[in-house]
Amino acid sequence: MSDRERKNRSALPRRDFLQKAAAIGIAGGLGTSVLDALAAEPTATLPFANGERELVKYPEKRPLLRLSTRPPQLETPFEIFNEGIITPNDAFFVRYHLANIPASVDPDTYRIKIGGLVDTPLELSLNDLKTQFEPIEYIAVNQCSGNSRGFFEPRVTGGQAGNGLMGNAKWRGVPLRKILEKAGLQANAVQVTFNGLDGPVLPATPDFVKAFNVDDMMADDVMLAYSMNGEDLPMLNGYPVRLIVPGWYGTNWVKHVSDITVIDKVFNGFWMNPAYRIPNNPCACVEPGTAVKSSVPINRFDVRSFVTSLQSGATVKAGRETVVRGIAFDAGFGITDVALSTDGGRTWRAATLGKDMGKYSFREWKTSVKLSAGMHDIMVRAVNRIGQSQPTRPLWNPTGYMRNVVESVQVKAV
Ligand SMILES: Nc1nc2c(c(=O)[nH]1)N[C@H]1C(S)=C(S)[C@@H](COP(=O)(O)O)O[C@H]1N2
Ligand SMILES: [Mo]
Repeated sequence: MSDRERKNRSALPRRDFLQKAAAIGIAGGLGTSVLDALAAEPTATLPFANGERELVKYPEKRPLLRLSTRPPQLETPFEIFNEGIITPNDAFFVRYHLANIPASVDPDTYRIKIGGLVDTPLELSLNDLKTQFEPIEYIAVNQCSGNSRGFFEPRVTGGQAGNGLMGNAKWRGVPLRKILEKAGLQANAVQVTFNGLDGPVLPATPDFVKAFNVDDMMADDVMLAYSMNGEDLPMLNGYPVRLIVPGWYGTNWVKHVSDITVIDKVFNGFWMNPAYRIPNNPCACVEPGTAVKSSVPINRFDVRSFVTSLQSGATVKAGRETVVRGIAFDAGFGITDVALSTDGGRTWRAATLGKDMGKYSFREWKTSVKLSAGMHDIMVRAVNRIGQSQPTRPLWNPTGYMRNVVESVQVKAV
């Protein structure tokens, strides 16, 4: 069986979900009421083995697909991505590593400490961030390294996510560079580490600390964000302040930032090494089932694109133009082309790109296809400004990171 056949087969259980959705009257239209309706339905099924998920409501969130309880890991139902280019705060996915997460943070006493190899250690309050610095704002995709891990074949361990560990939001905050400049980096500064208010339950568990080379943290767009889509960050997305490293995988976007420390060497804490590393080669991949010889910390996104207006199992009218819509994104070079194929990748037709919402944002696209009666795969592929695209066969690594194969939805024309 080819990869593509295997994939189509694994996509079939999705119909169970669609049938359930139809039973409660939400299939087809996929309007804003989808999630309200799903709230009445306690489970959804992701299209791979053991893909059954409870839909659970957490504070400030609508019901989301629960991957784990302690710590909470919540996936956004994919239908949300067809409702608009911005992912609403209450639908935005949630990922934590440590079960000791803050339930509330006092904005008046909250401080971020900037220390280590700086001339002037700082302690900044939320109000300091909002009043002492000129804010910046942009729309950017946050995507977990393990988004889509459930589709890996052979299967790999880790959270078995569908395609919903991603979201697109407008972030507002302070350029990190301005803060580092205010503190004054010393000449021997090599890396900057970030810690948040969450912590391990057991002392033996390593705290979640991420580290970056100084140069990457002095880039214009890296920010400490205090606003998400015009509101305070939801607690579960890092209230009151999180790090945004646009174009980089979400693991680097430290939530509830409490300590920023400048150090004179490469930080080797557990969450930098051995965790969150990818094969040190251009495809970030190895032969399925084999070990990684040399690795680097996971950093920038690869190119991805998705059909959002149709899901596998959908039925369309034969012989008529069907509008197909979706999204594409990359690490911030910008999406330049999106194309669809309905003949297994032999021929491709260009889609029309929607409004450019900024180089780190989802980019909408739209086109139409006319299908003869029968089953069809609609494949979508994007290209970015520097010519990066998506492989037609899935790449593999043992941690299930960075999936970016050309996706397809299987539809039936009648
Ligand atoms: N403090 C803290 N920040 C964190 C994490 C964490 O466990 N603790 N998880 C990271 C990972 S792996 C991801 S994918 C993103 C998820 O962001 P979200 O929960 O706001 O969607 O947060 C990142 N920041
Ligand atoms: Mo993640």
